[in-house]
Amino acid sequence: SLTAEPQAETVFRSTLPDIAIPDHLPLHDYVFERLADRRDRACLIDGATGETLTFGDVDRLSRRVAAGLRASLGVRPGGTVMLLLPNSVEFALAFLACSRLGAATTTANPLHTPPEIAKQAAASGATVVVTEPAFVAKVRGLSGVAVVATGEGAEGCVSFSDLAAADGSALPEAAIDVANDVVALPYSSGTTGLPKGVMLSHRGLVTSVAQVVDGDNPNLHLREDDVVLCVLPMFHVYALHSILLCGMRAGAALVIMKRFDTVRMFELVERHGITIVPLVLPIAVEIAKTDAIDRHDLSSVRMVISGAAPMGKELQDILRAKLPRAVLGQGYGMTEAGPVLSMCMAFAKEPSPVKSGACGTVVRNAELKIIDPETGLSLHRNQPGEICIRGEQIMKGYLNNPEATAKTIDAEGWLHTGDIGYVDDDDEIFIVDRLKELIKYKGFQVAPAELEAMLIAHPGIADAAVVPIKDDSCGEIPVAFVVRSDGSEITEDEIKQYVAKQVVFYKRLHKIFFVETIPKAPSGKILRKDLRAKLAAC
Ligand code: 4UW
Repeated sequence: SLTAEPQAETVFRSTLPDIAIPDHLPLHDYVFERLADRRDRACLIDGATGETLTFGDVDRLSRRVAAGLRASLGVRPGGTVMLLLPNSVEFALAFLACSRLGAATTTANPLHTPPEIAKQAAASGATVVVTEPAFVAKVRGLSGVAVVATGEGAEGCVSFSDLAAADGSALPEAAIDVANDVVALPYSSGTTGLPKGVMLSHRGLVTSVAQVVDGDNPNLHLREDDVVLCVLPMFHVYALHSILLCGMRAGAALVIMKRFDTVRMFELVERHGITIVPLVLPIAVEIAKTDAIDRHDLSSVRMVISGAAPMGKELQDILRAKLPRAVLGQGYGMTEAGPVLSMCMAFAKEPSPVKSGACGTVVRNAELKIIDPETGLSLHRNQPGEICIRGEQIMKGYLNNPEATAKTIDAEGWLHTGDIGYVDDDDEIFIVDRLKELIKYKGFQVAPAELEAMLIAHPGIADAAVVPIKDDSCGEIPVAFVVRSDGSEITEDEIKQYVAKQVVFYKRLHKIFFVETIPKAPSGKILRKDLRAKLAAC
């Protein structure tokens, strides 16, 4: 016959059995499902003040904030609210309030510059921004956007405490279509181009949380008596999902830290008996470096979770020696994947052994495959290729961008991550490279396309390419290759300043290499691999 036999695909699954996952509950109802049993238990603890909200408080206050957002600011099902907040109780309350209203929350780093914020506010269609007085000046100029400020004394803003004083019992039940309504709209550049709105539905996030913390033998075993450190930013999907939502679903208490500080973190661990410490590479590096650890009793910590960027075996071994009572492991996430693809099996209720450097085993109720990036054919164990994932948890797509969606999720429903990795004989996943252009600085996304567009807009620059170089404490740092335009004498410092003025700190360029041309494929695509190889050689 002329038609080839369809190739049998190698599909990897969790070593845990699938579980029943609620497919009818909106996200807030899902995380509060066991509210009746835990009304009086601590839910959110403000690390700075020690002030504690119980699950009952968080339920009640989030209803009030929802009623306030609806009555005073007209937030309705299908609407979008932007949170421009550091870690805070208000972040959690506003997020849950929007879920109750059937509205989406788009989150951004409050340290973003006004143009970065304006772009996301406009693209996401946000009609309300919730922020702190310190950042109000950044959003004053946004047209058609009402500003809510926490704390005291922000003129011309709706006060968050007024919203939280609204009558929560008057809140009408929103009719939520759990499969289609977007509850979270984080921004990510994905495998290519500029940051895009990632549509995560109620069902998508419920599925992703359930895959991690539900079942008789949860992959990430969080208990009601756990105390989870929340120092990673809630505006990034790692903390939003794996700390806030997973913690609440499991009934654990969260200790909220606004700003990272090593000694302060150790003090909070001692004071609150923190048991779970989710972190990213730069925090791991700090813990590994500091002697202060010897002056604190961190024996309450039973689990240290790392994710969002690779963590080497050496660093893992140092951490393990410093925190001998804790199980150490990694999760692997990507905003578009909903976000968790894999989780360390040593975190399970009935754990299995894991290897240093592995970033977990694919979550349950999902399929993972590794494909040859050239041919698209699926590969076997121990063969590195592009990691793809399929399941109810992945994003619905990019907001208003069907082309980018189609390039990321194929016709069979596989999400292509742009990460290169393999699955070993014990079903553990190892990430070895990145196919996509994304740069990760301290776990934060830097989209080369955004910086390249900015560089090329400068009259002194004819062409540019931005690539990462490896760094022990930041993971990767962005550097640029620049072609000066005719007659231009622009300097490295001028270029660095020009960019630094327009972007949040982690997108700043650390080095400029002046070159004659940028290597490109006939299609015009920058040959980033060549540039990275050039850097590795010098
Ligand atoms: N090792 C190597 C890793 C790893 C990694 C991610 O900013 P995004 O879109 O998303 C994230 C989400 C991380 C995350 C979420 C929930 C969770 O539980 C957890 O583990 C505890 C982590 O980072 O960036 C996605 C990209 O970041 C890289 C990889 O390239 C991925 O496509 N990345 N985790 N463990 N690389």
